[in-house]
Amino acid sequence: MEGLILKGVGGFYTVLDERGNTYVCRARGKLRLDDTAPVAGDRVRFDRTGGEDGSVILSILPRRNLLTRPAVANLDKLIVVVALSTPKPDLLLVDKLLLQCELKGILPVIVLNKSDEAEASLACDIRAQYAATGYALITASATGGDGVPDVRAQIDGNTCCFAGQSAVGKSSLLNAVVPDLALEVGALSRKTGRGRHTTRLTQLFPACGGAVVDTPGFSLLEAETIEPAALWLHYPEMREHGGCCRYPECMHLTEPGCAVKPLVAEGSLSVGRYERYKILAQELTEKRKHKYD
Ligand SMILES: Nc1nc2c(ncn2[C@@H]2O[C@H](COP(=O)(O)OP(=O)(O)O)[C@@H](O)[C@H]2O)c(=O)[nH]1
Ligand SMILES: [Mg+2]
Ligand SMILES: [Zn+2]
Repeated sequence: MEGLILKGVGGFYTVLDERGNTYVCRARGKLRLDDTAPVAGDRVRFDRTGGEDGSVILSILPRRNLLTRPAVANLDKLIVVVALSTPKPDLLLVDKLLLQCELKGILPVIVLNKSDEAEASLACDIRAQYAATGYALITASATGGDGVPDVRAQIDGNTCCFAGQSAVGKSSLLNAVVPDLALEVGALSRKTGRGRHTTRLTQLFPACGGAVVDTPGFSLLEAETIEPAALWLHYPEMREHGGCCRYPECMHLTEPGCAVKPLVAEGSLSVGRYERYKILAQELTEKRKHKYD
């Protein structure tokens, strides 16, 4: 039989079959020994002929993509949530998440949450920064209901993982989008101004013909080593124009004859997004240096 892993706890995996039945399975010994331990989101072949607690995952079907922290496979979309009030938006983190999406073949959707508490100008500013990327962008309020149907429409048959800073409202949005989900929502800690980490287990919840995953946070680009020279290729708005630079190896930093920089200067590409691109390019260059120390 084939199924979808919803979660794994202590070597026991909950597998959903096509008819909506769930089975608790162990992984076959061979799978446990390789580094190919099953994760939430994996499509698997399993055998439930072993009786009561004898269901066994035999093999993992090829993965479309795999994130390691959180451990989840086969994502269609990453819902990148930002708060328009508190915590203050960290757009460098947003750009890193978008980069992760580009690398893994996951479609990003940016959700500007807490619109009920927002200054209108902040939403406009962030929208303007990402307009040229072509990524979907939704303004929403998990508590007020604004934009919730638009978030729901993004799920529609897709496997979607919610990511972003602690306390931006990921769990609240999921609760608003998926009736009866009842995920735990954390209040902002008065001490740190950050949310409590209330989401631990990586679990897929079937919803809107697809599935959703909540996360407490995200580790970024841990194993990935991007060539600094190739970073810009993961920016859709630069990809569109970078072919017109004088030098094919142009990184759009200080090279003469660059076709991208004038677009930033004249305002057709976002200054903020470009400045953060430079920070990321710098970080990657530093990392590379240390690799050969
Ligand atoms: N005003 C307002 N508060 C929200 C909204 N969404 C979430 N919150 C609050 O923000 C805090 C953190 O929410 P939570 O869903 O736990 O954030 P998470 O850490 O990203 O999952 C809680 O106190 C929520 O009630 C919203 O749209 N508007
Ligand atoms: Mg949460
Ligand atoms: Zn250039």
